Amino acid sequence: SKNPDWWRGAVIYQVYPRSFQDTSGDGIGDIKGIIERLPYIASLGVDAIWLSPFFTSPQADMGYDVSDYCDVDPMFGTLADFDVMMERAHALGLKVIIDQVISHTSDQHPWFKESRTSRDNPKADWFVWAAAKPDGTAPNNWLSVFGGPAWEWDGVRKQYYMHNFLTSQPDLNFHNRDVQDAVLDSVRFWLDRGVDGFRLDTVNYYFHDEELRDNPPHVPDSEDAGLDAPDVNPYGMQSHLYDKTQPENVEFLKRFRALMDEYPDRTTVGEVGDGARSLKTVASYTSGGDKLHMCYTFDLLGPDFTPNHIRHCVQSFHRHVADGWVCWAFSNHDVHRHVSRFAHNAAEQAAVAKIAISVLASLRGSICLYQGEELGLPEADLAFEDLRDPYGIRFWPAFKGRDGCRTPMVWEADAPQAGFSTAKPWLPVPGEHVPLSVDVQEADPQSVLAHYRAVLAFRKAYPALLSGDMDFLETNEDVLAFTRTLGEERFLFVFNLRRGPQEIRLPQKLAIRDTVPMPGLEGRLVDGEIHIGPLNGFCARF
Ligand code: TEU
Repeated sequence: SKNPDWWRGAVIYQVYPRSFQDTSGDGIGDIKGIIERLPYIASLGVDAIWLSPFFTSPQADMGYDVSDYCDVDPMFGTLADFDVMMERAHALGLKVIIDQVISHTSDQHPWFKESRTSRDNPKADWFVWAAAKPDGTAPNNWLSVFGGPAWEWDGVRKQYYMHNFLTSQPDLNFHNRDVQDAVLDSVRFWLDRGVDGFRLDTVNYYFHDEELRDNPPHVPDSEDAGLDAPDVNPYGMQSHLYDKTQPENVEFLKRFRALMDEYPDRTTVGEVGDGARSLKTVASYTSGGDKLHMCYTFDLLGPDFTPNHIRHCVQSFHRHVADGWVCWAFSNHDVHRHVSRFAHNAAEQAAVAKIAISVLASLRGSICLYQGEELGLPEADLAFEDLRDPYGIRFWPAFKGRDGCRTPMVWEADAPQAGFSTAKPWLPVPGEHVPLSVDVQEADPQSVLAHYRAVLAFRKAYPALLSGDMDFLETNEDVLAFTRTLGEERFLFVFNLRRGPQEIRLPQKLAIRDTVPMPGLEGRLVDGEIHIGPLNGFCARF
């Protein structure tokens, strides 16, 4: 498209390459597999795909530990495969957004291998090195998100290096201008290859406090989203004032944007997980049009699927982030699948999957879908022996990690491994996922998949849903009611999230013009009252 604002209101489909489609027969998905399934992705009616990392990597954090930013890991294919994928995606009208994991590298990256050889090599300051305290302990009290201290001793340099995540993910030192330049060079590499945008992993972790001040203690509250192991992981007991989200990042994001703006029609979406301060951070990263295009928050990734929560998230976003743009998501490769988070029991999973996408597709903002959610897949319950995520292995059984949402896609119910692979997959295909395979759902007009396609087509048809204003109406605690308006196009949405029917009289006098058949919403207007069944909704124009 020639629309530079294509990303506003866009629907972005996240592909987790390891688990999408294997063609090489090693039990791990690959780029050729993505190419094979691009027509399926296009058939969903999404605007773009976001590919989780496929770069050269030891895979200690499943590719979020990169050892070469400018190449494809042989496990996934080649740069030539990537180019074919780009071409095919573009031919199908799909934009391609790739992950940039630049806050840290793998410890196998040549930059880190060089940096750790001595205290005076050319890359000595490319990572965050610090002397031990006089008693030999770590420089300060910073902690790793994945458990334990954020510092690891290096016997050669006889210094500690910092890592916000695994010890094999050393933190790049963004205070060093050469590091910024090197990272931006690799970003340019992909821009030149034609990618349409970047998802910036842990965008608020780039800088650290150069004085290395201790973090103060913190009592977790309901605003702390994104940390899945709060009871067992002490990370949540600190206020992360100094190990991330430093003011210098704003200037770096301007450099990043200036590079992006050399190329037409590109976008950025930054992942911001900053507890209660997230929206302040998002505001500073997306305001002014000279930094990030969008931010992705953790607001809707928690267990809460109530009208109050959704209204609170949307209203706070618009209050704190006046001129920024949000990307909402219910699921990704780090959290339990939302059907399992939101449904009260297995029997209502399909209904929950349907109402959730109806709600998501009517929000103001862009939206990210995670592969498999369009099938209504529940979280897989894996045995300890099946786990591959080091975060889960560490905290089992209090926290089982992130593998339960990373199991393979299910394509054909009758094929071995549901069509994902001819080999034993890296994570098992859960038995309960097989009957939810794509081929089964494509034969059923009432399926979750059919509902996704219909709802996404509906969203696309109305500019008011993509970029119109969003205003909430007061009703009761089980009802989410709001309007979406753009000029003469005015929609009213009323969602009943109660597990029983409701008859709702809206306090405001809205002159309903006509009901619009948003697919799947069966609510009806009866003598001025809106009658809605359990987990359903009503949509009209006024
Ligand atoms: O996640 C960032 C992040 O903050 C996660 O630690 C999140 O809080 C955690 O996974 C909750 O379960 C990004 C990637 O999405 C994740 O897959 C990587 O492991 C992480 O960065 C490190 O690169």
